[in-house]
Amino acid sequence: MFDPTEEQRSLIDAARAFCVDRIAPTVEEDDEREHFRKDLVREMGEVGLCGIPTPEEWGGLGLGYVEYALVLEAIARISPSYAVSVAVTGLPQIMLVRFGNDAQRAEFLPKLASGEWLGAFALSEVGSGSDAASLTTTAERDGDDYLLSGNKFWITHGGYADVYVVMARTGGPGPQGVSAFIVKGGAQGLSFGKKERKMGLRASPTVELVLDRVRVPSAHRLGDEGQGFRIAMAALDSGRITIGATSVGLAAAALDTAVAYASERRQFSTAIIDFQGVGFMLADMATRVTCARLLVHQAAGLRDAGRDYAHVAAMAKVVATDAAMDVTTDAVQVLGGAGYTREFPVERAMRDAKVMQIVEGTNQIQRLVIARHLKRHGGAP
Ligand code: COS
Repeated sequence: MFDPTEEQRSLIDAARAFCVDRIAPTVEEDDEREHFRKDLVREMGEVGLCGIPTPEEWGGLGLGYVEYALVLEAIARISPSYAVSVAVTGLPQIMLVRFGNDAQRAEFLPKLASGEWLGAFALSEVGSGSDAASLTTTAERDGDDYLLSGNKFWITHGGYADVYVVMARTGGPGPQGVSAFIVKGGAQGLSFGKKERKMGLRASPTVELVLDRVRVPSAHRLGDEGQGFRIAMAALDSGRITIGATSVGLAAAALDTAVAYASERRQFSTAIIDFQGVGFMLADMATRVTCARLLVHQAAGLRDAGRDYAHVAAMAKVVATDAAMDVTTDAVQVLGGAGYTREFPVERAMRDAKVMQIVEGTNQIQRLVIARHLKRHGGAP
């Protein structure tokens, strides 16, 4: 059973209060206009929401992934776009905490954790999505620097971020030839291409990154040469928990709307929740949200305990994102014609849910991760 402690509850309340006050008023307009407000992330940082698992000595709250998941769920109930912003600005932090040196941590972590700087993660390319190890962006040695050239696609915060962790090739083909670099937003040679026009998550900017001989000092290489692929994969293991938590939040919000509507809406002189066809649908939706939340917390708890968690994070990502897609689709169905209009938030939730099955590794890739774990370690205990 998961029962939040008092400290966890006050964190949830703080996140919710911030979102209700600062994000909710423009959530529809921003979806409509595909508008991102970087200032809101800075404000979230000011109230401690951008560096929850980052150690206190580096400017974070030093809490666990369970707390991180709770906060992301609370934010996603109002805006999955801004939950993703917190998760994505968290990715460079995860990488710096685990693989950075103290000079890099001191330079970047306090500003990222406080929301003063926005972070981003650049792995995917137009020809390298699920097959991440096939990336072709190059990092060529030039004295004590590297020159990075290539194009990165589908980059959340592209054009807005102050810090990008970019995976580029320093060696031969395959995962062993990949290294990770910290690139500052204003670096010469860094520019931004097409901004994607998306089905959902429309307040979250997704942009092409163009690197044209961007000079990066070797002091800003994260880890050793050739370690970049493993660094990226480790970051994604954690990121999958955050996408799971975001999906739980957006599903829970759609469920709330559907329950409220079905309790109010009367047909044939009866509240429609009292028809089993609708009531059972809502029961299944609630069950799926609860299962998803428990699995997200299981993955987060294993991570916090220092245990092997990557395969459970992959399971949580699959279960939570599939639940979000199904629950939001059913929420639209429960609301009927009203659900299909922009008068209610469920159509937006349904559009936002779809991308969760794709980002941070498609749900097919998650199954690959789980199957490989099973092959190595046998069945689940
Ligand atoms: N943590 C640490 N190291 C890992 C790892 C992880 N989770 N997963 C793999 N590695 C290591 C492996 O141990 C291996 O290292 P060694 O050769 O030293 O043993 C190396 O990385 C290569 O691993 P593997 O052979 O499994 O690589 P593949 O090319 O088969 O790729 C998948 C594995 C498909 C799982 C990976 O490419 C992937 O996750 N793809 C999806 C990418 C993604 O999520 N993109 C979303 C971007 S953000 S929206």
